[in-house]
Amino acid sequence: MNSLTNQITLSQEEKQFFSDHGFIKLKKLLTTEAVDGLRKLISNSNAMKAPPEFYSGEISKMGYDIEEAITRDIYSSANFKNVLNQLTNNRGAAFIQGIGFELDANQKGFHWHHDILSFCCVMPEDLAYTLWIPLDPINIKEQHGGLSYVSHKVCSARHYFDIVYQLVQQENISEFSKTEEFKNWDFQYASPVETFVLDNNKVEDDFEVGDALLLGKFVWHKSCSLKEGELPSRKAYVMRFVDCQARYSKVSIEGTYSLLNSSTKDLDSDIGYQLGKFLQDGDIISDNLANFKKL
Ligand SMILES: O=C(O)CCC(=O)C(=O)O
Repeated sequence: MNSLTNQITLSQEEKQFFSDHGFIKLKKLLTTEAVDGLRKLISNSNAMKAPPEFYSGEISKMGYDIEEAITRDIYSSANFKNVLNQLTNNRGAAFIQGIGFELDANQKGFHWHHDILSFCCVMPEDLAYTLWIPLDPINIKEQHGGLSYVSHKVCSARHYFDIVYQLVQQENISEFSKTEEFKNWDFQYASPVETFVLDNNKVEDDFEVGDALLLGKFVWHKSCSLKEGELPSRKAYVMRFVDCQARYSKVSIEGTYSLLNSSTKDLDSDIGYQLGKFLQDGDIISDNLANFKKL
């Protein structure tokens, strides 16, 4: 399926950059055919009618778990796997989730966050990645509508993954989670102090259609408003991956969702949650995905 992805050979410096900072822009990763296919996928998908409250962000359309042949053909293509192998010391990464976003003019999207909700099924120290694929050109000086991100060397979100993992295992967590102290703690979005540091150290790039951005799970990122202009909206498709050696954590996913007081209905489509029906803590996720997807 190489009509969907281009061959990219990364230099030693680029691989080192990704390892040091946790993000990398991948120029011309996808072909026009792939981008057209993803646009169609998003346009035909149903937006979540009532997104759970914890997905708070200003966005006009968000579709979770959107995956069809086009998605599978992209992540299974030799060129695509080769790029991920180059960036993961040949461990590779397994696809777990596809999400579509559409941002209208003047909408803000999501404030500074990390992807703990998408990756709470993974052991806190194990790696996972977000591939952000803008389906419209991003021109910072014109309409913007792209993403801002910060090197994990400057400010990493790693401690949120660690502290949530410890927190949910404390015996008296249910009492503590009812207190005002806990309710005032936002573990998904940056605090004012973090926001100050992140705003001062943000990196932003222009993207042509076909370029993509790979982010490690500890990298803070936020949407940038789409200014009024020629584009009525900006669409993006996001693919979430787990490192092929990442281990499952039932403790973490169940604990994290209980902190959000989510109902089982919110979790019906959550692959991490569904995986818990047959994975044990510590099982390698990628070994079990193929069987899961056949169910
Ligand atoms: O496309 C966007 O504006 C939001 C994407 C994002 O923040 C994410 O996938 O975590």
